[in-house]
Amino acid sequence: MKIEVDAERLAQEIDGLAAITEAEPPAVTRVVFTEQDLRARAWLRERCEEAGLAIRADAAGNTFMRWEGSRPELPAVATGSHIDAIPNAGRFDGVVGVLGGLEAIRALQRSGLRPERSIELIQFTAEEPTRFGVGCIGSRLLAGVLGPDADERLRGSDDTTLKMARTNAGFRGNLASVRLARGAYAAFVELHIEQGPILEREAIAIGVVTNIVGPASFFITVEGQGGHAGGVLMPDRHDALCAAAELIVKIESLARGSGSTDTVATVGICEVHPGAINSIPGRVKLGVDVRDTDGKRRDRVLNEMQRTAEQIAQQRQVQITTQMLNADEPAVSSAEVLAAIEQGCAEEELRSRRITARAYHDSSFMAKIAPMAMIFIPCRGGVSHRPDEYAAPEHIVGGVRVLARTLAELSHAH
Ligand code: HGY
Ligand code: MN
Ligand code: MN
Repeated sequence: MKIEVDAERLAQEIDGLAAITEAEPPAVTRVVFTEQDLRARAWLRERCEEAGLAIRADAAGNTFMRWEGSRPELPAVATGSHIDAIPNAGRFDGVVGVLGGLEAIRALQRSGLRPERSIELIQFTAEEPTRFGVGCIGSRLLAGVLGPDADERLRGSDDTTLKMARTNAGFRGNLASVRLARGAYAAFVELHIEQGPILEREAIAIGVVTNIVGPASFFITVEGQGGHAGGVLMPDRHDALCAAAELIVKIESLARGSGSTDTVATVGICEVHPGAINSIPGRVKLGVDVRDTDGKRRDRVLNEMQRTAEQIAQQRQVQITTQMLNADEPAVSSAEVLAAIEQGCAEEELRSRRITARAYHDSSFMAKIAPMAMIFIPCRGGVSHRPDEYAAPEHIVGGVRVLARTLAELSHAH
């Protein structure tokens, strides 16, 4: 099978999409259902219409671009990723899987092959947690991990509900209609940058993802007693920030002490109230992210953390409450899809290795309704979620070529 990838056009398209941003280029900010997100969606639809794909969107804004196969009645093979971006991010996270997926389809069209199973490119809504506090909203709804109650339950930092934001963006209809049954797709494959240093360090072109960590995220609120920084003597204090600081260090040591480096914990948000230099913090809000390849080991860390919070609350006479946002199981890739990817690497004579995904992805949830696996390509220094995120053109092309072969294999193209 002769695969021709138009590397120059793909590079131009990645740059073209990156220019649709709220941030000062080269940074990319494109938060779900904002004006930039909608401009980017419209831009993508145009590219897909040019490729002759049939386009539909569901009530959550997940958008499906379909290349009809010779047997359209069969479950399709899908690929895809996200185009939303956290503030001040890079241009490759998610985009490589969407525009690379489009180019893989175009390359198969150019090869003269016809897939038996239709091939669908999916652009998922809100992979990033920026606006609604939880990530992968579109793929969670597709997989039934989130239900229609998310419409009112998920509220953005600007106090709009998911329902308000999606309907204002033109995605109406009942959220319950988004859910797909298991088997809706014959397979799902996502191309993505590694967002870690291993492939570059080992000079390997392709990462074949065997599993995706299970993420948990939550807010912790510490309520103490505020007061005058001069007038309240130390024995009389109930300083919320000191209590939070004790808890932060404990969260770190629980992750370090879990018995595996696959356990990671991050306190990425720390809001101090009232936030004045001469006022004792009365309230602190922490945003915490804990991940592991082993769900049970991760949950042991969460339970130990909860016990510690209760002890600190008791000792310091403060109140500590936790609001869970999500606690998802790790995802495991399908042997059939892994084999198709590795066959594609062999045909392309590209060095590959099996690897764990330490960021979560829409694939984490697509795994609940279809056999799934991911294709990783190296990114410079393992850097991601920063404007200097970079994937070399030859690595992007290599990933697209392997994806094209994988889609051809899984869709029985001939
Ligand atoms: O946080 C993550 O793992 C993903 O990049 N949203
Ligand atoms: Mn990301
Ligand atoms: Mn991503």
